[in-house]
Amino acid sequence: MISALQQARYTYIPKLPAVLSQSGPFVGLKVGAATQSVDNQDEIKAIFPDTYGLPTLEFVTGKKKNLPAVKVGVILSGGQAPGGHNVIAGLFDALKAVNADSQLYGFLGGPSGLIDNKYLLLTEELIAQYRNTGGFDMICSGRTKLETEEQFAQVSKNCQKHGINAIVIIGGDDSNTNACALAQYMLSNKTGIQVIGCPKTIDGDLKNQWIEVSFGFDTATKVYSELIGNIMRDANSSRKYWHFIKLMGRSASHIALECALQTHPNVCIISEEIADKRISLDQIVTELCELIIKRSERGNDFGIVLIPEGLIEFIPEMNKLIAQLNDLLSLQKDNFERLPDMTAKMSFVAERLEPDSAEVFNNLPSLIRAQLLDDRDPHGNVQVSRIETEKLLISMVEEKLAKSKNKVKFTGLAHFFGYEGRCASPSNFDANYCYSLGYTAAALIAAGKTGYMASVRNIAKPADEWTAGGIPLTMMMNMEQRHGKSVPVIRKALVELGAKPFQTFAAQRKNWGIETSFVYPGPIQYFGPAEVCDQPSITLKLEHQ
Ligand code: FBP
Repeated sequence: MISALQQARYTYIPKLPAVLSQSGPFVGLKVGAATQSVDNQDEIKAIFPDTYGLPTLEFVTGKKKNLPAVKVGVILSGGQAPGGHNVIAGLFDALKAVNADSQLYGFLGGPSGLIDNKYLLLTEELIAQYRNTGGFDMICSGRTKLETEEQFAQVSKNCQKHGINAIVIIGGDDSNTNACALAQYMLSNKTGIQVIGCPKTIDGDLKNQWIEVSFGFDTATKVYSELIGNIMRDANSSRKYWHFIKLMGRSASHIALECALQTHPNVCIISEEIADKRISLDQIVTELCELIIKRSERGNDFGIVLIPEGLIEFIPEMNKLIAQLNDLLSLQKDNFERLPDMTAKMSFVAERLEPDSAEVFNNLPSLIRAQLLDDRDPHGNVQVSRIETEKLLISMVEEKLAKSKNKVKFTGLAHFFGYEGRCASPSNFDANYCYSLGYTAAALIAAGKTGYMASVRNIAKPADEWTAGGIPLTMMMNMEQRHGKSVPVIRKALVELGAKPFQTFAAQRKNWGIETSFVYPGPIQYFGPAEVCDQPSITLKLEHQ
């Protein structure tokens, strides 16, 4: 059974940049200047000798040619993001336009499908069921890391078995870092297999001058803003709760910032500012209490606080504590795991931490101490995204207010919005952007390119003014420390405190704190006037002003 909305969305025809709608995938190429990586040029060049320094590419109107059929493999990698199906639909349509005999293999469950040769041959009938829908369920996703020579060799063998000429990796910064290594492997082993990346992640942290936004950010932030707006209206109606809302975004605070710009909460914590100004957990709690008291004096015992998921790692003393816990628990793994219960584990850790970190640890509510010790990732590290910062802040605020001479009514309610937005039906913006990215990836393949990410730009404007092209994956790279080793990675974009989106928020937040200036954005609209349905995120608009 299909919902009425989904049925109607099947008929939506995504918009393409004019150059692609006029030329299809038979575009001409404007070749830019040779490029450099964002940092550590010599090291990056040595690691990627064949893909380093490639020029940027921009498509210009071209003529239909007779091109041979191609076989392409595609994977969805990492966390879900609205619009993934449209990238595949755009890729499929463009490959069929190149040559009706072209084939698209969807490898299942992310990178592991490519390694284990688990796939579906994608047909028009199948794609038709997923056009303009959310989710990644057409071929599913996964987080297996595609990074070793053995894996690359296996991928190459599988592709050769099918006669696949090109692979499209739809993923975030890590997956595209791996796409770059795979492209280098395919070139140095002369396999003739091209590798193209597409920028995906709701977190919005895969962006730069050439990648103006990663897909999914627009829809996810619109869904969260709708939910925040609904809670705001409830808070403003009952006037008795402070809602502490944590928002997904593993590391950067782009999602929280965009939602703040859309809804005007009383507080929005930006992790990058906390790290930059070295603000302690106690200071954060003190400032929250001051605002709660001020609003209470005006009779407003309610409010909304937005918290980015990655906050905990940006608070200086928590960052230090987490680093020490990671070291300690990997060194003492066996002894720690033999301990009978959580109380024994907490004492074991507290006795071995440096004194200042031990004090921070001991002062945390026991729920949070247990979360710090409980779930570990495959490397044995603390799973910071599982820590319930929203509950931590509520309990610390309660404690501080109880000690304060100002007696205020405070009831905190905790929420976490993340999975609610990752598979939403893509907004018109994401439906168009994703389809265009898929189409662009096919045009890059038709042009014989490898080691590139599809780049669709000028996207704060209407779709027909967008441009399309490719950016070398090596251009976004630098060297970073990962698990004690210096490795090449695509640089993550954090919130820039000097840039327009943060500055716009910072100029208004004091007023939003004391007054009640809530905005209720309502649900995403798919049909109706462009000013309601086709608007990009506020962040994107401000970045392009
Ligand atoms: P990607 O970077 O792979 O797009 O994933 C982002 C994200 O949604 C984060 O915001 C969140 O912290 C994480 O995935 C959750 O991961 P999981 O899907 O494994 O629960």
